[in-house]
This record gives sequence, C-alpha cells and structure tokens, in this order.
Amino acid sequence: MDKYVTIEEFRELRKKLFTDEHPHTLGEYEGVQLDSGICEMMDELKSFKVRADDCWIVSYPKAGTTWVQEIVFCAMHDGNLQEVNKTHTKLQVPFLEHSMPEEVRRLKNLPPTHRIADEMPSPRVIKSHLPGQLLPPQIWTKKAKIVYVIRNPKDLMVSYFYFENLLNLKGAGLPFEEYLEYRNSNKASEGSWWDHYLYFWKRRHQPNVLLLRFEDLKRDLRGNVETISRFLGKALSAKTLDDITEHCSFDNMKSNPMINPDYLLSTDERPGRSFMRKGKSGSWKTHFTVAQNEAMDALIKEKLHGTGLTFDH
Ligand code: PPS
Repeated sequence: MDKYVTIEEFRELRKKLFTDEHPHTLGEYEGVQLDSGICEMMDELKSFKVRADDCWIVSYPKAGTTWVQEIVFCAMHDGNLQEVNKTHTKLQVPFLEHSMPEEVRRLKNLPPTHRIADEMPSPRVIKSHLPGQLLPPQIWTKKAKIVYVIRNPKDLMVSYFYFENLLNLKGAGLPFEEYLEYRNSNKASEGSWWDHYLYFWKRRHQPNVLLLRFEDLKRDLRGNVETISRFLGKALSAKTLDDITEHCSFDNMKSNPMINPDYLLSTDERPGRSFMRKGKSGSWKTHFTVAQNEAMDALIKEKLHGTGLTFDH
C-alpha cells in the first residue's frame, strides 16, 4: 500500500473518517451487520483471488489481531526486523474488506484495499474481520493458511467498548450496560462473536487452520511465536524466535511507531486513549458488575453449549 500512500498521507485521509461528514454507519449483508462501505464491496470480494501461499489473520475485532499479525509478518520475513520495521504494519498487511470511502480515496488516487492486495507480491499476509462464511471462497479451495484468534468474550467486550469510543464508531457514546446489549446482539458490526468464533472452532483441526487464544499468547508468547512459525513452515533459530518475541511484547508494540496504530488512525491524543490500551487478560473483572457477569456467563453457556469451546475465568 505504501506504493500509493505515505504514512503521513494515510493519516491525513484517515482523519476524514468517522466525522459528521463521513459517520460510521452499518448495513446488512447476507444477514450480517457490516460497515456500509464494506457491504458495498462484498459482491466484489467474493471473487478476490486467494493464493495458496497467503497467510490470513482472521478474527472478531479486538481478539488480538494486530498482535498475531505482527508475529506472522515477522515469521514470514524470517525474523528480519529491519525489513519488518521499514513501514507501518497497516500499510504492509492489507485489511481486505476495509477501504476508505471512494471520495476520500480519490484525493490520493488510492485504490480499494483488495485491489492493492491483488498487486502485492507473494507471500502476502492479509487481515480480515469477516465472518468465515463471508470470506472469499477461494480461501478454502486454495487452502491458504489461516490463523484465527479468539479471546475471552468478556475482555473482547471491554476492549471493543473503548475502541468504538476511541474511533467514534457506531457503538460510541453508549453506557457500558447498553454497549454490552448492543455487542451481544445480532445488530452489532461483524455479527455475533459466537457465530464468528464457532465457524472457525468447528474447522480448527483442518491443516490450513491454526486457532490461537489471546490468553495463551499472554501466558506463553515465545511458545506461540514458535507454534506460528512452524505453522508457516519456518524453522527459525532460537535467537530469531527470541527476537520476534521481544519485538511483539506489548511494551515494544506500543512504543514502535511502525506498529502502534495510534498515529495512523489519528486517534484521540489524550493520555490513556490508545489502540494499545492495556493488553491484559481479565480486564472485564474491573468493568462488569456482578449482574452483568452473570448475564454474560448465561449467554456464553447458551451459545457455546455442546461445542467444547470454553473460556477461563
Ligand atoms: S482490531 O482493531 O480488531 O485489529 O484489534 P485487535 O488487534 O484484534 O485487538 C486489540 C487488543 O489487543 C491488544 N494487544 C496486545 N495485547 C498484548 N500484547 C500485545 N503485544 C498486544 N498487541 C495488541 C490491544 O491492547 C487491545 O486490547 P485491550 O484489552 O483493549 O488493551
């Protein structure tokens, strides 16, 4: 993407989004709520040409996408961190369905993201938050590698709550109680987290799928860096695995201007308002009331009953 825009230009274009002129609105595509702009692209995305040597990072938002994406990108580049740090990760890893509105892109002749991805050399790392059934069908016939990330849905709620407020998305401004109701309904963007999770949970044993948990990355980052590298067919040295682990620690990712999305997304610069917010497991404990926790437990039980998918407390 850096062939089309510099980091500064991207930042300037991005400032125009989610304002009164370009508010964040949702539409519906095949029964799933998505950003209106994404709905308009969806028919075209179905014929997106997937390559067998792609690695896709797929997730429900706020599950740990950026973290896993960075590990994958580093491993794909054999741990060459100089190469990895050359430009911002957001310009190196196309976010398949996410393009700025045409009138904004036109200011810099920036094509939609999927067309830029079409031109990128192999091997590509591609990010998507689309639910499995809406991903380009070739992802299954070409057997591209897919790393799918899940996170305790309670922490996902907290992280998404702050994110929607940070970027002025559809759910911004709602009190936490109402936000929980919104995000736990089919009216939320990207559909319900449980449908999203279960699509990949059911496919987790397919050889081209690696399902990871945010909580496991927190417990053992080095081990997960190794698992991801092996999945990508990379036999990296212990030193390289150590370096990637260090590069992908929360503090390093937050302080690395080529990773932390704050600058690119033109987020609110007040202290404490950051994409890289806390990076912890269990944040929900300081946000949920006892009643909210009970309601969420009941929902998790109802939606995941009989699937084998559970979450630590
Ligand atoms: S997005 O917008 O969907 O791409 O967001 P996503 O990247 O999926 O999730 C953002 C949350 O992941 C946390 N994060 C990390 N945690 C620990 N270590 C590292 N290295 C790391 N990188 C990102 C980020 O802080 C968000 O979680 P919260 O709980 O809001 O802090």
